[in-house]
Amino acid sequence: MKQFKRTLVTTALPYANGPVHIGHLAGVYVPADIYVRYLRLKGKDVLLIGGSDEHGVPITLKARKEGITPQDVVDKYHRIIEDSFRDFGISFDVYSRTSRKIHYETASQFFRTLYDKGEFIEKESEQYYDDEAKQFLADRYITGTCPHCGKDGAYGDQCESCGTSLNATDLINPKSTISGSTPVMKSTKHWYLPLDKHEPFLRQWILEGHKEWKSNVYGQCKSWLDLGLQPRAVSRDLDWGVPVPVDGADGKVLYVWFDAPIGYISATRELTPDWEKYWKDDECRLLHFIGKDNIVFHCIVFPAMLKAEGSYILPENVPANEFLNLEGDKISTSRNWAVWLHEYLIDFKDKQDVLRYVLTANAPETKDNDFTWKDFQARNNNELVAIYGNFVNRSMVLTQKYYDGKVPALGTLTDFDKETLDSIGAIVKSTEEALENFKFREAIKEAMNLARLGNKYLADTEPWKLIKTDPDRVPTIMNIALQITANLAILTEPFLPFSAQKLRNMLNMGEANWKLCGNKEILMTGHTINEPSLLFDKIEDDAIQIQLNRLEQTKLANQAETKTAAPAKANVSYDEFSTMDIRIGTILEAEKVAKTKKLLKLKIDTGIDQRTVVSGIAEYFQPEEIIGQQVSILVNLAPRNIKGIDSQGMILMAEDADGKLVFVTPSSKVKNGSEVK
Ligand code: B3M
Ligand code: ZN
Repeated sequence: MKQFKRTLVTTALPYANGPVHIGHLAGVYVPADIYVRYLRLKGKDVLLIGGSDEHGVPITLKARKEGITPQDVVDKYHRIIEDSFRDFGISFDVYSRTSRKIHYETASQFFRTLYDKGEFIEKESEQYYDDEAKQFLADRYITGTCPHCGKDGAYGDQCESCGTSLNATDLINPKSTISGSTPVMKSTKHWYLPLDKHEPFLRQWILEGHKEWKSNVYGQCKSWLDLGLQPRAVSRDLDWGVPVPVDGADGKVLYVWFDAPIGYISATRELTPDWEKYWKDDECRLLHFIGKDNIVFHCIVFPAMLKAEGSYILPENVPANEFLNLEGDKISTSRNWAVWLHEYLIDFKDKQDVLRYVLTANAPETKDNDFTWKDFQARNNNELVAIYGNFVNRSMVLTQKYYDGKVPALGTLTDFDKETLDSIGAIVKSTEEALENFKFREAIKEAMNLARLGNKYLADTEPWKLIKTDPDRVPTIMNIALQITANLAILTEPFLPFSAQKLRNMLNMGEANWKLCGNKEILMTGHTINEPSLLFDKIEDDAIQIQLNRLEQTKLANQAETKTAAPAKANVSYDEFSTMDIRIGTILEAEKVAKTKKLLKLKIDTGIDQRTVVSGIAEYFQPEEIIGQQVSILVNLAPRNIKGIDSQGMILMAEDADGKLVFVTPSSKVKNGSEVK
């Protein structure tokens, strides 16, 4: 493997349109911080780069909604985000923002270089335009019905219901979010990065050159490449962002996904005049820590930009994570379904490491994972308190008690002592190996094994008994216990920086240095340790219940909001109503309609006859569970052919609070064919 002199670690720039939550921390910032802290402890030349992404349509929309300027929005959230990261010990060398002058310069220059080299295609195309607001409608300025799932409120760039990425022109019934009017088509000029031109290079570079990338990352790249790359617009008609630096581009800015990754470069420039050592020297290793929704931009688009520019290195690895859910549901800013970092610290003061621990132990590294408060409590109480804290406390308290806080001398070693001491090195080694491979879950588990080792060692040797029966043996035991403790204070520094620091203070041992890790004599005989205090304490049920109650409240509030009844329809006469023949029937047979997700083919006894009805309920019911179910059926609906099946009638359904369809059934059983009137 190639040896690098330096490492540059970038972390996705969060949009400054809301605070950060546990999903951000688990997916990107904690793993990146662990990795960088580890390299620093090893004395490596490494930088951790971060900043706020302050452009893009969501920010301008938020400003419009709140009646403030986009700059007000990003000023507010940049501060909150930066504070949260600092509070959780994310040890950025620089935390910048893309609204800074240095970023405008860097991004313009970058664009200009590509422009001058002829790396863009310039193209006029028809785009939606709001004639009332006199403005082109980029991305989220336009909503409509999703052509894939049929849900309203899909955005011009994506449908959030089904996740499909869209073009504004795909939307059915498009509406401007500014004026509400139906937009018109109007011609406008934009610059495109011809990704298709870079495809052969990207194929080779990723699919052949980086087979070691995590399979979720490699797999996503492969499917993008296999679909074939298209030119991508890198400018937008918008008044918030970095202006396109060419003549005749008034009212046009760089697309947020063009300027944001350049933000990594701007931030490095802001940090050091030596920034080119990290960006333009192939002895530097570039790593992007991101979430899975950003893979295509970091593995395909940004590398194509860097390659086209010509003087930059490309990422060596992109250890992207999957998503973290919260209590079984997708984290969502708009639904307030999240644990916000700044709020967490109010409820769990000084417990940054507990959250760091839980999010690492349960990180969504290879698949989506779930954060639950019960698991949070259990991991704190059963692991941090019962294993780590308990061991540290015992080894320190006993040393204070028996030896007045002085590290006692090692005597003759038993086989068990030797075995225990050797295990320290083995644990350090496997922790390192996991860290080098970006396997942070495994790494933290290994590191905790050191505390487990210590606990077991004390439990097996029982110095509190030997002090009466065999006091000469105890100094050796306590010396070994203290060496394990000191190793723990270094080994856990990347993961639990606050507690490890506290522990090093208690041990009176100075700064951590990875070279000492695995050493059997970190603390010299006679060295004096300080008074111990508890590193972790138990989290009681009521503290957890408060969090669960809060989430329950959020859920209810969301239901109330989304489930307000639809407005009443126009009146009909009784005669009009009575043209509808609605009967009670019973489902006799049910089966899935092949090659569809939503449809069931039902055979219904309507009392009049037995007939076939195709119904869109397959997502909510298994065929076998609805046999015998009484239903209401509109029997005189004109027959329709659905997927080659003649459907005669329609089953009446209602939507429950979770959006699931339920049958409209008589409150007690009635005979089939009974009329609903
Ligand atoms: N702001 C998207 C996100 O927060 C975007 C990342 C930019 S990284 C250069 O998920
Ligand atoms: Zn959709």
